[in-house]
Amino acid sequence: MLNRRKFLKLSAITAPFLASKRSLANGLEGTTKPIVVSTWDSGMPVNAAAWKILSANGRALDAVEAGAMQIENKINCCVGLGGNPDRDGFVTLDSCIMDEHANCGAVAAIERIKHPVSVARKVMELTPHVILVGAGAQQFAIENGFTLESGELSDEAKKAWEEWLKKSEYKPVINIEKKQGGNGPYAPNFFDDGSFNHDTMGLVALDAMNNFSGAVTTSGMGFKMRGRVGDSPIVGAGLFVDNEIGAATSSGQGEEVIRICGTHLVVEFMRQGLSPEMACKKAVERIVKRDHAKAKTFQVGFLALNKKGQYGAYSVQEGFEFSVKSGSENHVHKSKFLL
Ligand code: SD4
Repeated sequence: MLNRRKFLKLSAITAPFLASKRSLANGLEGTTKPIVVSTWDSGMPVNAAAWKILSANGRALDAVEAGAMQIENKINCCVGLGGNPDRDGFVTLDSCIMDEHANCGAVAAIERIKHPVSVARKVMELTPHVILVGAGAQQFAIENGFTLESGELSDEAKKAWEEWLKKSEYKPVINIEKKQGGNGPYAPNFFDDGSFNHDTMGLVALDAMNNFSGAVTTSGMGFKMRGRVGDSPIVGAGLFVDNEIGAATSSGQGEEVIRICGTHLVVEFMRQGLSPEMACKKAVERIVKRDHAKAKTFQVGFLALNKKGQYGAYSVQEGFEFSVKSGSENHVHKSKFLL
């Protein structure tokens, strides 16, 4: 039989192993940093870009910007300039960034600029404002050395838009991010039937100095009304960081996230002591409770990270995924869901 001393000794040896095994399984045990988590499986290469900075003891802010730029660089990706246009044929991008001091910057409905996340960072660092939109955001970008790109639609986006125009139906498709066009992982979401389309990259990171930052970048919902802005560039909706507590980001039907100030709510639930996953779940419940029948028609997913580097996600529907990269982990996880 084990006496108390032997038991304590044995626990001291096995506990760290068990903790790290459990943290691989659900992100709920132990303290992990640096760490970066991002939305969808397209977060894997995004995390890799962020990890280069985090693993060299760099700042979370630089890491999340580098991660977002990685996917904005992909000319065939729906997140950036290769994404689907609005209903009038213009690709308009939304992005925001937030650091450990609650500094934040955003651009909304910006056109013909390849790296909206970097413009958002410049808004944060160089202006007295938080959000610049449309023509003003583009003018600010050019004044700060960003190149004005052609504005041509990619072949796939043009095809999808022309197809969409035949019916011009504004209809959300659940988990559109996963119903990809057949060109393999990280392929753009273009469909022969031109169906409604959207995609977003949101990522939050905790660095070795114990500081959070987050960023979101998106072309927003495909075939949206001209001038429509989603949750992604709205601080407290698509992204929120509180360095004492944690950080959260979202993906899915932006209007539903804005209505409940989604990521701010998630962080507040973590402040009350909930785990990241439970905090995300409570925010999803808030959305569903408002209109249960309508909630069956759309997807929203939240993803959160707390000060211990514990992470969690929850979505309205099945299908939301998120990617995690830390010293001990490099995985895509399936989110739990409510309906
Ligand atoms: C939006 N939340 O514009 C974004 C879209 C999105 O995956 O997340 N797509 O409403």
